Amino acid sequence: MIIYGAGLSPFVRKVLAVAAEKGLSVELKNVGLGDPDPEFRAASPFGKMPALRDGDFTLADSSATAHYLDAKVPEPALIPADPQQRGRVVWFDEFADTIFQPPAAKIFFNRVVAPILQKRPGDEAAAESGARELEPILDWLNAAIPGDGHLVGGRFTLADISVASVFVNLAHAGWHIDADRWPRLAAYVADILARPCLAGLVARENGFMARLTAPRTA
Ligand SMILES: N[C@@H](CCC(=O)N[C@@H](CS)C(=O)NCC(=O)O)C(=O)O
Repeated sequence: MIIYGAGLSPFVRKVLAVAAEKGLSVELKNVGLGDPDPEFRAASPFGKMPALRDGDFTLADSSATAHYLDAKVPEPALIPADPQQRGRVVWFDEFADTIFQPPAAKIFFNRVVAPILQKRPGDEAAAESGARELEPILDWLNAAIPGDGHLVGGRFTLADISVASVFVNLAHAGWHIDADRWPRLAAYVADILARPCLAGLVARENGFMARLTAPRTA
């Protein structure tokens, strides 16, 4: 099974974590933003990462791919069968992708992608505006986390992976959760990121980021 994408994308990380949680072995085929690679384009008609190839079957979009993997390898289930829990998992996944990620992306793009990967100045005003936009979103999320350490049904689900994945990008950009303002959120995210399916990916990414930002020796 092949996943096309870059490991630093929150959407690619989501799918890799789902695969890891299910014990699936996947090959990450590195493609960049808007990559013209024909195999990638065949799997992702609009050029967005991640895309998946499983034999002859191709699929784009992280949520579609997470649902595909959860159906293909049912255990451990990451999308509950219970109607209310399933609805909540889909909601948190959607929340992560369409409400949380856009302001987080302003920070990540302007403090990591532009200056470090693309070697051009980031727009710091846009990053700061992203940080301001995050505040009410995280106020809501902090209050929405149940006391049992998981977003839905008292167990680890796609909801936890999708939401935690966006925090990894924020951390790469030097933005860290203010534990005084969002104590429940800080503890929750630390716990979820310690889960092996995410911890392994994050450790690899941290190594990559450290190499990218290490001072050059002549
Ligand atoms: N809803 C999509 C979003 C995918 C997405 O926007 N990926 C970004 C990278 S983080 C991308 O490929 N951007 C390139 C583009 O928009 O052309 C998903 O969940 O997979």
